[in-house]
Amino acid sequence: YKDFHDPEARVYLHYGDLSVSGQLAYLLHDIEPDEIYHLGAQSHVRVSFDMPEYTGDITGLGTLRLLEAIHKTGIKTRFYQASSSEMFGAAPPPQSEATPFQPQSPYAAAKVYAYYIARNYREAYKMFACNGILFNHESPRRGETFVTRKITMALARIKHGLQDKLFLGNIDAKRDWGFAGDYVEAMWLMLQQPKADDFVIATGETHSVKEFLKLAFERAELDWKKYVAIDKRYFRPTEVELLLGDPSKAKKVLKWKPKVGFKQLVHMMVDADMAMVEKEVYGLKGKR
Ligand code: F7E
Repeated sequence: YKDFHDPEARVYLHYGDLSVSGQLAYLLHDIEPDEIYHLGAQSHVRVSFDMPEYTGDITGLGTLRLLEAIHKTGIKTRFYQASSSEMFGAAPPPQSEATPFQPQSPYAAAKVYAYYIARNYREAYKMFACNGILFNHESPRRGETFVTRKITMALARIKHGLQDKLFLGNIDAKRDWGFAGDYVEAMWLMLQQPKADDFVIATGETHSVKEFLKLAFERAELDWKKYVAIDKRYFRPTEVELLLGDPSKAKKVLKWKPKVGFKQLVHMMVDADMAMVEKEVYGLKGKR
């Protein structure tokens, strides 16, 4: 982000709130965006059990408010809806565009609503609206309360003597983890197609939290079993045990495929957090 006085500034921030319909319409009217990537949500699955109504309002109804603002202002735009693999929930793998949803959390239920309302606006008003059903996508920029970043941050702190334990929930859960950078490319590709459609974006590989832990700690030459403890607080009332996506349609139609593999992703995240904590500990000059 650069100050808007800077002649090279290309990113502009506007205030908005997914709970305030009128203001969304004013924003769209002023900006007239060519493309809208709707990623706004209360996006934490565990938190959605503590704040189900807020999650339904922002993650579910927030999408409706944005679609209705596009419809009522009549602007010509392309709309991307951040749908989620959590919508598949308890459905047996591999999960594709044809797999029926079995949501297991207030977050997933709200995303199912958002998915169908985006499809409805596409059909009812001929809106160019796509659902990208993205499986977990991670990077060094991942929020620290999601399990991958929670692990890599804790690991870097443990390595530098700033922390001695890492408390986790269900480490047997399996996810299809990809690199966020690759997935953003898929989102963009969807909006460049001649026709709006829905796509699963995944790697087609699944790994447990335990496998992530093992690879991450090995990278730092530590044994994860010495540092990890289980805390029931991080379990979910209903858990999604196994996600494994089938990205065949995206490969065929969008000509998309992931470039970063699981091991590379884990190493990228560990290395980034190691470098960050090192900088904090030893100052900007690097390691003493
Ligand atoms: O959990 C288990 C947890 O919170 C992954 C969001 O971006 O991806 C994300 O949802 C797994 C689960 O991501 C801890 O029970 C164990 O089985 O990193 P997560 P998520 O719930 O899969 C989807 C695609 C989205 O759409 C969401 O917005 O790891 N797990 N121990 C833990 N998870 C957390 N957060 N913290 C733990 O201590």
